[in-house]
Amino acid sequence: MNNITQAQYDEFYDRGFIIIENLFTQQEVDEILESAHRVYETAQTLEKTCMHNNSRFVFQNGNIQRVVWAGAQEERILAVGADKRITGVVSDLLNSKKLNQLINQLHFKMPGDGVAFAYHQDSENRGYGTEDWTDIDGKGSYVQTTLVLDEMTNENGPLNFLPYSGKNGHLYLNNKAEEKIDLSTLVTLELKPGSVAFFGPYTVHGSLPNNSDQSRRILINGYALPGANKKEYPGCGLGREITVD
Ligand SMILES: O=C(O)CCC(=O)C(=O)O
Repeated sequence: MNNITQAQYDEFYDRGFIIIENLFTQQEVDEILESAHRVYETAQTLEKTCMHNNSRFVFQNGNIQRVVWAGAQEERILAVGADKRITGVVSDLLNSKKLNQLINQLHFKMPGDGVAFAYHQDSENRGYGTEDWTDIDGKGSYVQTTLVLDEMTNENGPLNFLPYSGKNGHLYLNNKAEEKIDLSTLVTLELKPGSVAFFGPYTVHGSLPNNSDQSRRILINGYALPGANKKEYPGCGLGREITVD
């Protein structure tokens, strides 16, 4: 392991997530935000969920919620997904020099837009329990990463994680997390721009609407162990191969 300590590795598989602050500089984040803004402007020209120039623009109640494979719009957004500061950590967590990138996604949460993400495990979206997915390493075989672009505060719809929720594997929550599990120990991520959260596919997480006057934008990149995924994703098909030197 070259990019994280044994303690960080253990924390990832125990608590379900690790956070590395200041992984990107404010100047880099500002440049990524310029690209994100252009993607947002494109979204304003579209009315409903659709494919557009090889990205999938997803709307929630008339507002843009996420842009799937956003890097198809902006080279810089795609480049972040191959940045060694992210992929090196993921490589250590998955014990693999080869990664299969499935997700390169911008999440927009603008003041008052009502956009929210119900509590879920990413394993649901990957197709765990179906023939779309093989959990090769028995530990999830997947790492999701979130680069914070705007400061994430208690007020602007931050991500909330349920610590240790990943320890029981896939829970089949199906949008009923509130009924099926105890969410009383949720942890709110209050993070500065440039910080990155790394979390496992079984870690329960979600976020509430942004009721502040500050935007909350994040860039998500997600990586599987090669061979785990058999599902086609918008923009990248079976995924992009990344080799970490
Ligand atoms: O943008 C959010 O708050 C939700 C992010 C999320 O669900 C994910 O990264 O899987």
